[in-house]
Amino acid sequence: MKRRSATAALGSLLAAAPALAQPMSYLQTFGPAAHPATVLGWGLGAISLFVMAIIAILVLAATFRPRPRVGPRQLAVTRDAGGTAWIYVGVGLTLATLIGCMVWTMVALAAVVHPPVAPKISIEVHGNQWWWGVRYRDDDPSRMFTTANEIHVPVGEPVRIEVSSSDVIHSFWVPQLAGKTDVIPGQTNVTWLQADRPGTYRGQCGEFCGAQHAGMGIYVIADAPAQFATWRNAQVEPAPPPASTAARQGYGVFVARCGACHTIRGTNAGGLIGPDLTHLMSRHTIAAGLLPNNPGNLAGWIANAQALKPGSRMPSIPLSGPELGAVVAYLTTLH
Ligand code: HEC
Ligand SMILES: [Cu+2]
Repeated sequence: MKRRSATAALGSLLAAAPALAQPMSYLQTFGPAAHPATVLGWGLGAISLFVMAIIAILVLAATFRPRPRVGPRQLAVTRDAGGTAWIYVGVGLTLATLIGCMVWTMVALAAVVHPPVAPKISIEVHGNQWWWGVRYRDDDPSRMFTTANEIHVPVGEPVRIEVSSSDVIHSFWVPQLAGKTDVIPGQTNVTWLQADRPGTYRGQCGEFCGAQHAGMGIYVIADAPAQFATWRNAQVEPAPPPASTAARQGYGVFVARCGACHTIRGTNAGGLIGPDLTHLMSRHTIAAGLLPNNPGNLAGWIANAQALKPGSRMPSIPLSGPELGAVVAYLTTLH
């Protein structure tokens, strides 16, 4: 039983070809910000195992090698001639291996610290207990926009990421694309990532930050360049005015009950406590990766945020059935 599950685990590890099979695995990576470190990790692991094996063999050989019998008036310990050569050779090989590993480590670190070309896209990622605010910079201020918990990037292009925090120390970590970067209040740290394959890469806060630390996920979605441009152009737009009667009612409820915490660009809701909801329906999940984004989960979240994500900075909001239905009807127009 045990052997079978171990084999299955190894099998799935080796078969981890599609990025999504192991969404949080750092053993297989997909871009130049991560790849040199992954190769280094595997390489140092292999070297360590090899050294372990050699030392084990030497210890066993020394323990069990045949020795001349000790006579009645002889010391039990005698010194063979020529043993010091083992020490010289051993220290020499060890030093060479350690220096080699150090040089390789420095080369790998130098390779991941800066992108190969200057990034054209610059994103601010803001850690909050327990969700991620995201702002896309642009030279043209009217093309800047804010979103949350989901970053789109064009495939094959380096993207500059500036991280900062509004409360405690978090850590920005998308293991298949880059190493961790600390997200520290009062300080802006800069990192970068690049996805060489289209796909969805899951990230996670990597530094314990309170009750919902584990509920602080983020997704990086790598799109073909044309698709990325379409997404970006859509995000820049404000939300359309509510069209149906239900959506108009929902909009009224939203501005009154939710607008102090949430922004929907193009409306009177301009709160900054929670995620920007202008294009809520373009996101795949809500509440930092907690739930798939669909009308049922939206209703459940609004009525019961504290049951679904205890401690979250969004209170459960008591609305009547029709009010809840109307708010969800309005939110689902925010594509
Ligand atoms: C006191 C501030 C506050 C109020 C009031 C509030 N929210 Fe929130 N809301 C938040 C915070 C903070 C989050 C992020 C929670 C998390 O992920 O930990 C959030 C998350 C959300 C999300 C998920 C967004 C995403 O992309 O993950 C939705 C949808 C939402 N709120 C809708 C509403 C609606 C609708 C109302 C009004 C009925 C409302 N909120 C009222 C603070 C608030
Ligand atoms: Cu965190």
